[in-house]
Amino acid sequence: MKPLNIGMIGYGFMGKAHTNAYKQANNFFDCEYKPVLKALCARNRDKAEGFAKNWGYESIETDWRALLKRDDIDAVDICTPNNLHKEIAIEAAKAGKMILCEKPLAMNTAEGEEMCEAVEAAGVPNMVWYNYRRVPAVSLAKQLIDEGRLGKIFHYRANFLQDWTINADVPVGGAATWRLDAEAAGSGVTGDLLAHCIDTALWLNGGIKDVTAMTETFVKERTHADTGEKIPVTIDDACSFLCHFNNGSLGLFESTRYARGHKALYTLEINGEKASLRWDLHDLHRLEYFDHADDSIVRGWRSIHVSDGDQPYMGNWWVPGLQIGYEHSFIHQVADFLKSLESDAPFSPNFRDALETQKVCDAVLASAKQRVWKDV
Ligand code: SOE
Repeated sequence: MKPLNIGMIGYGFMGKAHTNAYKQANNFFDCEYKPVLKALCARNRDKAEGFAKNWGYESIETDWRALLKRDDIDAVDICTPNNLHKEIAIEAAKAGKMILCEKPLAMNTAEGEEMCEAVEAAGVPNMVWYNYRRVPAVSLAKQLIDEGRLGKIFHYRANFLQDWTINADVPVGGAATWRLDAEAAGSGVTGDLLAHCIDTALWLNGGIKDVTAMTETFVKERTHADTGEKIPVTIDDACSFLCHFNNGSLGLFESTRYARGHKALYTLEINGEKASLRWDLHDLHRLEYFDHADDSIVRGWRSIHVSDGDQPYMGNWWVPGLQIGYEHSFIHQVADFLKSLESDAPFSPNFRDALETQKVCDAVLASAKQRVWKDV
């Protein structure tokens, strides 16, 4: 096996999801490369040491520039708030490191363009952690669409609903709530949640031509976690948009952190001429499928429990009937990335793919601001 030395920057919830994937990928997938947890980088030494010890990183750094200078690091995983993605990625590319970047790619399209140019000039393998493509039921949806089972697609509908910011006392900024700080996150639900829906949609249903959107910020002022100051909230708390896909289908997307009762409800539904599909993250191993070609007396929505070895990824796991979960989507992403290195094939989603999502996000935010349809 060839070692792939990982240097991860950041240690939050995504740091755990990625590290878990590095540790498990080779146990279940046959890959020539094997990730080695070489270094964990975080500004706070105690936090870095604690995370490194708990998860098995061999060393720590407190300055990402020092990490990039190390010859024993092959790949850099950027798990920082979004405002640091660009600088780290460009410097990592210059240092010849492979890059695995947390989503969204960047704060905006202009930054994303620069990042794409940097990785392409350096010729370094790169990927963005849009993990939901690799939930087996979602991968199966892709297979069914590509096999033509849905026929012409008319409608694509997706929601990503949460409720964790309803309380006006939730602060802005700091390690836990940087997602509410426009300076660190770039945008609110658009970049954090809708970006997932958009990535999956572009993958399943092709490009988006134009959008019309509305956003809302329900809590206008919050306390800053570090300074204690009251500051205006400038991120979008909720965002909904309509769009035309290039294939002629219509899209309807909604995301909010104010849907009481919903913690992370990502749902999608696709309606085609011959069949429809729907999927729900809270029941992630199931794909619902309606096939109009079924005999009318038994025609109806089937609930496919995606656990059979013939279904995407499942042959690498347990036996039919036994399901897997959220963390496995990251394991699949690592395994596919390792295989792409082996075969020298491009990995998707890479920076270029994620730039397409970024362009849609930017068009959505511009449309909401200007109250007009925007071309992507
Ligand atoms: C936000 O709560 C969040 O953790 C996102 O940042 C993730 O990308 C999403 O998968 C789940 O929700």
